Amino acid sequence: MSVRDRLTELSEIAEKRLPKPESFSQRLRGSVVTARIGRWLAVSFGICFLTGLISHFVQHPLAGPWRWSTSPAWLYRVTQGVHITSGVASIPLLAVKLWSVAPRFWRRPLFGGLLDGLERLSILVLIAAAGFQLLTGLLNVAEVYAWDFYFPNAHFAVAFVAVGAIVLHIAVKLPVIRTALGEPVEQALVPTEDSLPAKPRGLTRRGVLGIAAAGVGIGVLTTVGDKLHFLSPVSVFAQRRGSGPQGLPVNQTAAATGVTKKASSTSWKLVVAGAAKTVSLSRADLQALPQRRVRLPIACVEGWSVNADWEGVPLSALLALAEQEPVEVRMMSMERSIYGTSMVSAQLAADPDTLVALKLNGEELDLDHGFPARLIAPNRPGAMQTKWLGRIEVA
Ligand SMILES: Nc1nc2c(c(=O)[nH]1)N[C@H]1C(S)=C(S)[C@@H](COP(=O)(O)O)O[C@H]1N2
Ligand SMILES: [Mo]
Repeated sequence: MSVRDRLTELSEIAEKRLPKPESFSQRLRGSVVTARIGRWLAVSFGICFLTGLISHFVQHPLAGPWRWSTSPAWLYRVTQGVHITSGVASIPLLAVKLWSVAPRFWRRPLFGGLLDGLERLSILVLIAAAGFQLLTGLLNVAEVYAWDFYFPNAHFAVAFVAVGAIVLHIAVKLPVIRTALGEPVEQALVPTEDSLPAKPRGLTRRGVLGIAAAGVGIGVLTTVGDKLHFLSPVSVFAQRRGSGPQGLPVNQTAAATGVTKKASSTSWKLVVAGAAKTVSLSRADLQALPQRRVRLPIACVEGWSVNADWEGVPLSALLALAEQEPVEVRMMSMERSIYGTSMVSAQLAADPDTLVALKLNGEELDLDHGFPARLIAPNRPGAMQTKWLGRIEVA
């Protein structure tokens, strides 16, 4: 049998087995359900996109007057927690929405003219981009790096593809959406010839919406415990619920970054390079300076966050020792990974709560939390709270 005959045969089998496009109008699937799930999905995806933009621009500030505030200290913790949570919530919604329109995908003819073809292509782009965002986001939170590209850049760029395709999709479907949302969820029961009147059996459309809602609930409850700690008993999939040393999870250990030897060296000194003067301070020098204690969260971009008591020397005081006004500074770790350098804005450098921390929750900083000294500042991603500091310099 030739390849061509075989393909024809396969497609005939598929045509018999797969639900018919006409069955799109079957009891459970259809625009009444799709539009309602779509409305929820638009909300969760929209929130996810906006909070994602916030996270991006906090880490890559735009030139110009726009500034991310240094207070309240917990704000980034909330926006990023919402980002991850709304992303998780979108997964079951997208799954049910795809299910509700699935028979349309294998409709014949596959492309019915130019406009129809373009629309179907835009939906393909939408599914691919949204799927990519949710999958890579989820894997990143799970710390599975199964790709070669730099995740934040790809996640940022594809977000615009996804949102563009969603906006286009909503615009095209607006008449259908309007009609569908105006209709009641359950079909009016029409008496049929053999049964008077027909009774709904099994799953109802309301049941489908309920399943989607339950999926959201289960997804959120099983993952949110690393931000809402009282939920951690049910959050079996929460990342880093457990505590590391000193009651705080560890994202990268000293051993993993190869910084152990330098960080434990007794001859360690922190270099503070002002524009005109440079000072070197041992740990004893730092401890001899006036200490400040603040309660600030570590809020990882991956969504987990924990409040802790930090104690150390305000950055502005260290800059003053180098005869330096608070300006934008570069805080450099002794290890050279992507998290090894963190930029601190002039505004944040002037904030008294921006510390070079020496203690955590009342104890000397653990090696894995950045001993001998680490940066902790209000309202910023954990990734920018550089550990194992070696040098602070004017940017
Ligand atoms: N030098 C350095 N600092 C770092 C990191 C790192 O890998 N290297 N990880 C960052 C990330 S992603 C987070 S979330 C916080 C976590 O701090 P913790 O390990 O003390 O909880 O440290 C940040 N500081
Ligand atoms: Mo992080």
